Amino acid sequence: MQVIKVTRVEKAPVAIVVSRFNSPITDELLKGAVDRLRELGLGTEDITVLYVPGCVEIPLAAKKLAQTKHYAAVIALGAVIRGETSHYDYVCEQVSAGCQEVMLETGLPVIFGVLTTENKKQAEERVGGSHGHKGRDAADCAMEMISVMHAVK
Ligand code: INI
Repeated sequence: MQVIKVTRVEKAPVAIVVSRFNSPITDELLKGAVDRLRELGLGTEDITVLYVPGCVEIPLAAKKLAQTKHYAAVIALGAVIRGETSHYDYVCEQVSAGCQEVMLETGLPVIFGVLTTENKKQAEERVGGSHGHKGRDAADCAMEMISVMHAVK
C-alpha cells in the first residue's frame, strides 16, 4: 500500500465569496474564516473577499474566481435559514449543487461554508456558539484541500 504524503502548504491565495443575505451571520462567518486564515499564516494580500447578494449567486461568483486561475481555493460563505423563507429548499439545493459543480468542473477546491439551519438560533450557535465556528472550519478545510491538491500534482 502506498499512502500519498500530504505536506502542509504554508501560503496560497484564497478567495472568499460571501453572501450578504442574513449578514449578521455571514459577517461572523467571514470574520472567523479570515481570522483563521491569518492564524494559519496567510497575509492580508493572500485573501480576497467578494460579496454577492444571496446564496443563489455564490456558485457563479465562485466559478468566475476559479476561472481567473489565480486562487488555490475558494471558500463559499452564506446562511440559509428555513424560518425566513418559503423557498429554503430551492436556495439550499442551488448553492450546494452549484458549488459542487464548480469544484468538479474547474478542479479547484470550493469549500462549502454555507449554513443551512431551521432558525436563527441554530445559525448563531455555529458562528462561535455551542456548535463551533463554521467560518473557521471552512478556513481549515481550505488549507487542507490546498495541501491535498498540491500533494497529488
Ligand atoms: N439567500 C440566502 O443567502 N439565504 C436565505 O436564507 C435566503 N432566503 O431566505 O430566501 C436567500 N434568498 C436570496 C437568494 O439567495 C437570491 O439572492 C435571490 O433569490 C435572488 O436570486
